[in-house]
Amino acid sequence: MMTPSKLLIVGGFLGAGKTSFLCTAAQTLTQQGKRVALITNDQSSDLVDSRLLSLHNFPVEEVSGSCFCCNYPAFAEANKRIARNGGVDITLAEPVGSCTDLLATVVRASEKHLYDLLQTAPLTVLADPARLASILSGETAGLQPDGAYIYRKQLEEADVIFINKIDLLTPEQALDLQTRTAQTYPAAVVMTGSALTGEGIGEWLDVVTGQLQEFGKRALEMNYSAYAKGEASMGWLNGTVVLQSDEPTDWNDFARRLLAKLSARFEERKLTVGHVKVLIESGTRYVVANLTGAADTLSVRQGTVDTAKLTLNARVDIVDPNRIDRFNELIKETLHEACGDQYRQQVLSWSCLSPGAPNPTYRYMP
Ligand SMILES: Nc1nc2c(ncn2[C@@H]2O[C@H](COP(=O)(O)OP(=O)(O)OP(=O)(O)O)[C@@H](O)[C@H]2O)c(=O)[nH]1
Ligand SMILES: [Mg+2]
Repeated sequence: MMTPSKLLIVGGFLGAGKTSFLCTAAQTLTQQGKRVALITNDQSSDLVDSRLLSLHNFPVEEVSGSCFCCNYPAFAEANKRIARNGGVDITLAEPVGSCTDLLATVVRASEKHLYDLLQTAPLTVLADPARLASILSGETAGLQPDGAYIYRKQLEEADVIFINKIDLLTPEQALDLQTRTAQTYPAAVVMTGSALTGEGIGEWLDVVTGQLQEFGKRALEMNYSAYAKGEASMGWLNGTVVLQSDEPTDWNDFARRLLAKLSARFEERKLTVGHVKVLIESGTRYVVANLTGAADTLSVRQGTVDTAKLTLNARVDIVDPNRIDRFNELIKETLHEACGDQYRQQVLSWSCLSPGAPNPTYRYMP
């Protein structure tokens, strides 16, 4: 009999490293001879994550315009398309970073509605060490209280908490964080590692593809009004712009300057960055830059390109959803400033929103 394919859902807050982690996991699985597909998710289209994973030549399905939980049929359809395209051994799915209650709305829904297609694995939640440390100390990781509520709920429902980015910590710091996390969330298996170096990913795959005795059985109490407020406080912007210059350009430098300027403006206004990411691509070459907090989190990777398409995804805690227009203007102004007289811009798409209240298609309790 054919082994059913596995669905591995990896959640966690904005910027925790989900896409990087799934990319490394997909590479590891491919090297082991396994066939993989990925599903990305966002409230809006034009995703840096989907482009980035496609540039690595993995098959990618995108559920956009709504999260997995609020448009479960689109998530189910993505899984069915993967099966129709010949099937895979493992599907890796990345829900939106501000989503929680995934056990009830996606994992259990998949057990009920996709049981003939796949087996669900334990729910993994990735955590960034700096934000996790703040939350464990009873602080809010710079977020509004309702944003911190979402963060805590994500950890609370996790079968596996994977503390990512431990390449940024000493071994003592990593162990301390792991111990404190395990004390606060005793129901979870707590692991540590790094999407960047690959450390811990093989062990994680063994855990989630093996037989965990009991998982996904907890009933999470959810205050949907706090959850909605936490999501609504995020300014969400996705834009794609063609940039052209008559002079040779160092796009690494451009990406760095754009994000440094955005970071300075957000810090001036005391706005907490969830995750701001920019991908500039030309053919198969690209540069990607990310900001996952204050200016010192700015990172730029990969080579340079000449004429380019830029995709920008910004998720920033703007405190009050009524400030969304101002947030939109702030980003447009900063992009104009970074372009100066040197670059002509042609906007292909641009949308800015604060997420609506979560309204899952299904919500199953154990
Ligand atoms: N040092 C270090 N940085 C990492 C690691 N994993 C991810 N990052 C960085 O963290 C930033 C965010 O990574 P992503 O993989 O885009 O995070 P994400 O969770 O998918 O973000 P969203 O999709 O916006 O929720 C990027 O700058 C990554 O390079 C890691 O293990 N170590
Ligand atoms: Mg991502």
